[in-house]
Amino acid sequence: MYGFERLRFWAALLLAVGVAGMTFGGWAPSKAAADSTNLALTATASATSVNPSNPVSHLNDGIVSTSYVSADNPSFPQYVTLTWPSGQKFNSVRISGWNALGQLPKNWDIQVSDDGATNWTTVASSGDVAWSTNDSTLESRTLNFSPVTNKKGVRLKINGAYLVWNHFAMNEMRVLSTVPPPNARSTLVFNLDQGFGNGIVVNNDQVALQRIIDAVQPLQTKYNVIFVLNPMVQNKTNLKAVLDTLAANGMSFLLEAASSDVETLGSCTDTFNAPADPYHGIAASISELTGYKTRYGNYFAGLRIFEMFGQDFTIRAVKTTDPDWALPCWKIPSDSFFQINLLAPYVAFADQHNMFVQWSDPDWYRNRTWDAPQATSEQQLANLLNTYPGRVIVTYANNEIGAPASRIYDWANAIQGFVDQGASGYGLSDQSWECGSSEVTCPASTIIDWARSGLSQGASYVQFEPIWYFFQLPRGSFSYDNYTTSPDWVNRGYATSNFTALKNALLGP
Ligand SMILES: [Ca+2]
Repeated sequence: MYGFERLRFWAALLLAVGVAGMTFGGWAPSKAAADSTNLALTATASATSVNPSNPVSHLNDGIVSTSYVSADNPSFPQYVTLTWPSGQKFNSVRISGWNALGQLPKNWDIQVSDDGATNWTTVASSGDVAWSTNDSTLESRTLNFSPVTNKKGVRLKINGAYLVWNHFAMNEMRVLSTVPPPNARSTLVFNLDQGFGNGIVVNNDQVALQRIIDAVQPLQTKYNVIFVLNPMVQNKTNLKAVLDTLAANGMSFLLEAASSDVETLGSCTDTFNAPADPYHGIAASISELTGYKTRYGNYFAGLRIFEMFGQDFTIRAVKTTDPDWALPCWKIPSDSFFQINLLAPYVAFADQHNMFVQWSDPDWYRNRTWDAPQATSEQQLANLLNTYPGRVIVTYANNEIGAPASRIYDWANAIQGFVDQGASGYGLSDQSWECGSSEVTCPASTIIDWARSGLSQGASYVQFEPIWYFFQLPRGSFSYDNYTTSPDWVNRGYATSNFTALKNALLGP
């Protein structure tokens, strides 16, 4: 299957170039929250097919338990329309309901109209939706599109529906403006060190570190800038030296709590890394993180939980159909790699210390509906978000090699729904890993396009990696290497042309 082929390719790539995977970044506590006001609540609803005992007003009453139901045996298309007396601005329409495989629409278009009556224009289409359940589970689907303004009407053109009981139904339809206000300050995150054997941390490369800090400073005129690091390095003295320099320069940082990189980079027994639990991707213990919080205060701004879904899929494949996917030294757990109960304490830690958690992954059920365990894992994430509302930002990692080009416009749909579950926002991990041929030669224009995609689709932050794409540093290595003594690296840490292009694009008009 496609996903298996993709992961096989990843594994081959990683072995070929000697790097450890795909990692991704964060968000700042001061982020501007997206405006998620549900405009549907002030609209008037109408429909071309109605069961009078379940009126269309139930569609936008804000009450999940009330539903709109069509008449029996409807022909298609049918239309469900919301109108306002004055023009509205929005960029997102979400429908939700239960018994999804029994009665939710299967295929619909979002259409908008200036006057709410004529000249309807299609702005988004669902394609055929494969819902997951036919029970009391509430499922939802969001369609995002470029913001429209001064529209007095929006409607669903329903092209088909699941008609197990001869009618279709929906519990809620929401119309949202998720575009941040023009003065919102987004956060940019640079992944400083994922735990490589030739990384800045293991070599305590203060020269490159200071040059990188100096290079990102201009971005702070318009953005919050944060670094992310993996704390699983054995030499904690070096780690603290790097964190001390960041704090001394007024730079905030995230530390990786759990990551696929822990499995990939931290599993050999004779290496420079010492994860807390490589079998489950845990980078550092809560007590270790508590020590950093005491030492660095607000500079230690948050935690990252990265690619646990993607790695869980890979581990499941290794255990079943594809044992050859395992990289050398991987610690394959006898139980599940992904366990929400192992990750929940880190969200609790962040909650206790008023920090944020970035939860990032390339693998989302929207794009892999054939993977049932993924749906279960995402439900567990949703429950965790409900337990700690406003604490976690969910991010999409665009390191899915071979993903369709349309993903650049569609990615937010895979994760935006988590905001309803309690996520504080959503964001993008902008990665040159997505260029399957080489992350080094990935065109800067590709990375810039993705960054703009993120910022224009309401991402409160965008994170960038790998570090050597943007700054003069050796490509990540599984083996220890002190490049700092090599004459080849006297210019280490200075910006590459990729960084300059990105900086100019982000600071431009
Ligand atoms: Ca309702």
